[in-house]
Amino acid sequence: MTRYAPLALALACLAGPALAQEFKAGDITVDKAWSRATPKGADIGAGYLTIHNSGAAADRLTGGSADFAAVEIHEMKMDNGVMQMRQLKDGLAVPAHGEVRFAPGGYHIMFTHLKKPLSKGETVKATLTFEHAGPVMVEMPVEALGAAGPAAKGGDTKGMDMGDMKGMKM
Ligand SMILES: [Cu+2]
Repeated sequence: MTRYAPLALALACLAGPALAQEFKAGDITVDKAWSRATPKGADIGAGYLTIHNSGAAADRLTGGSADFAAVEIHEMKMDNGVMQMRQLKDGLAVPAHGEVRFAPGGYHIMFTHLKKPLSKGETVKATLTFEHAGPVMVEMPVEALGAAGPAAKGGDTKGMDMGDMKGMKM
């Protein structure tokens, strides 16, 4: 809804200018991208964003790459009362005139084999690959360890999320 708002309004509503950034290729627009600082020694991290498809045909996020880590597309979901994380090996469909939101507790970009810890305040770059739209380079500002959203105030899902990270088998 705020995508086309004047910049001043966007800045008032959102936490910072970085969040107003959009990354485009063809009919695909990626926005609200952010990542999260990783604890010392961790070799995995996560990125979140929203993908919009303005086209009349469905597209598919098939994978990605980054110079600081390997990139996988993951989903977290409740299965028999237990939070499970799995890799979406066939990628993720983005419906025509639709959007897909990545967020803690749901879809996420998983960074594996991290070459360095992700630190709050830096911005990491990853390229997402779409079946039709092609590659989209996305910049993700890194928020604090345990952040629940882009510069979120309150709403702490830290316990749940870090538990999931530890429980993940690579
Ligand atoms: Cu994951």
